[in-house]
This record gives sequence, structure tokens and C-alpha cells, in this order.
Amino acid sequence: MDNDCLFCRIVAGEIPATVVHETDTTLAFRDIDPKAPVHVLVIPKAHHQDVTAVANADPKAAADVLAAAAAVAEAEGLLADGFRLIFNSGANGGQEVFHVHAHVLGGRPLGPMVS
Ligand code: D5M
Repeated sequence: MDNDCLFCRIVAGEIPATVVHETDTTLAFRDIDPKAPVHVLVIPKAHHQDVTAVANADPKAAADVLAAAAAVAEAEGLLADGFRLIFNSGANGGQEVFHVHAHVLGGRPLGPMVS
């Protein structure tokens, strides 16, 4: 755990979150500033800075995040109409929290990928 990391502190229960799915290695909780009717963040419990870091250091953890994201999409009723899965990475990717997280977005048409 990184004590300075917001999402590590959510994993540790030090900061509240609305958890929708949990496994031994992952946690999924609702985004505090939702951009769609469904906006859930899926993280590995272990601290990795971004998707490249987790894919290189622990491919199983990366796969666990994908499996958890799929489970969240199904549980949130997104499979029929589709959804978007995003990993922002680094400055140009718009990443603000440097504990890797997948955004699961759905519940309305999201349009083309922009900005
Ligand atoms: O996305 C970081 C995301 O993290 C952004 O959509 C807001 C969300 N966020 C920030 N703080 C919280 C808490 N405390 N709970 C839930 N969600 C939170 P990025 O891809 O790094 O730009």
C-alpha cells in the first residue's frame, strides 16, 4: 500500500467508496464524478501506477481487472446495449489518479471517442 495514494486508501477502508464488486485482488466502486448513468472504477488492490506498469509487473492482476470490469458491466446491465472501458494513462491520457483504474461507462450512448 502507498499511504499517499487515494485508491490505496479506499482499498484499506480509510476513505469511503460505494463498492459494487470485490474479489481477492480487485475492487470496483462508483466514480465520485460520474460521466454516465453507470460509471464504475475497477482497480487492482495492489498499487501499480498505470496500465503499463501493472501489465508488465503482474499480468495476472491486469487480467483480474479486465475480468472484474466484465463482471461489473454484466451486473450493471450494460451487456445488451454496450459500454466503454477506458484506462487513462499519463499526462496526455488525462490520468489524474496514479493507481491504475479501468473506467466502466454505460447507460447512455457515449458517441465517438473524443478529446
Ligand atoms: O480518473 C480518476 C477518476 O477518479 C475521476 O473520474 C474521479 C475519480 N475519483 C476521484 N476521487 C474519487 C473518490 N474518492 N471516489 C471515487 N472516485 C473518485 P483519471 O482516469 O485518473 O482521470
